[in-house]
Amino acid sequence: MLLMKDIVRDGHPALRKKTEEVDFPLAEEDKKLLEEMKTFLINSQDEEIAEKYNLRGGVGIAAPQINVNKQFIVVHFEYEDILYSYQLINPKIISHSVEMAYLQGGEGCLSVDEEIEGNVVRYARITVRAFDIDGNKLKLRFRGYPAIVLQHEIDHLHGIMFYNHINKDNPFHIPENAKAIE
Ligand code: LHY
Ligand code: NI
Repeated sequence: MLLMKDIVRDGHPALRKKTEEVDFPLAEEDKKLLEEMKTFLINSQDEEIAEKYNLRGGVGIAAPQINVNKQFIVVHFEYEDILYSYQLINPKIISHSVEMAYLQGGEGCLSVDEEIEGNVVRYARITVRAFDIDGNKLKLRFRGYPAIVLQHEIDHLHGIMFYNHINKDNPFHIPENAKAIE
């Protein structure tokens, strides 16, 4: 099973590389990896398991974080009574709102051990094209918190960290077209 020691931390070159698209059908090894990523998130949200293995709670993870140079992301969380559980291959934002949004409490990252404060300004709404494990083409729309999480994970596939979206001169600057979430 995946543990915190398997997650590379900020400064590791895997987090700054551009990832490779993956062809279908997926290798068994890749399917296994996607299952392990999902299991990690589920375990990290289970109080007992998380304590036993010292897992930091997570809602999303991207392949570069476990030093795999492939376009895989997995998210697993509930928001407003809807379960967002996706294993996405080659995800791509194909359109987005003009309106921007940021999480009121800022963002963290499983690969960043310290807290970095500031508004992480992202698109308020996105449309994502991706493939599922079986190679089915998906077109998904996200808004609010789920849109933020998806953008955070897709960024990892392009070597972008959450703090790259924080205004350097004024971390808590709020652009006029941006709204707070929560
Ligand atoms: N996981 C973060 C997590 O806590 C993702 C995240 C996204 C945190 C948005 C906060 C806001 O699950 C990762 O860092 N994955 O890359
Ligand atoms: Ni992250």
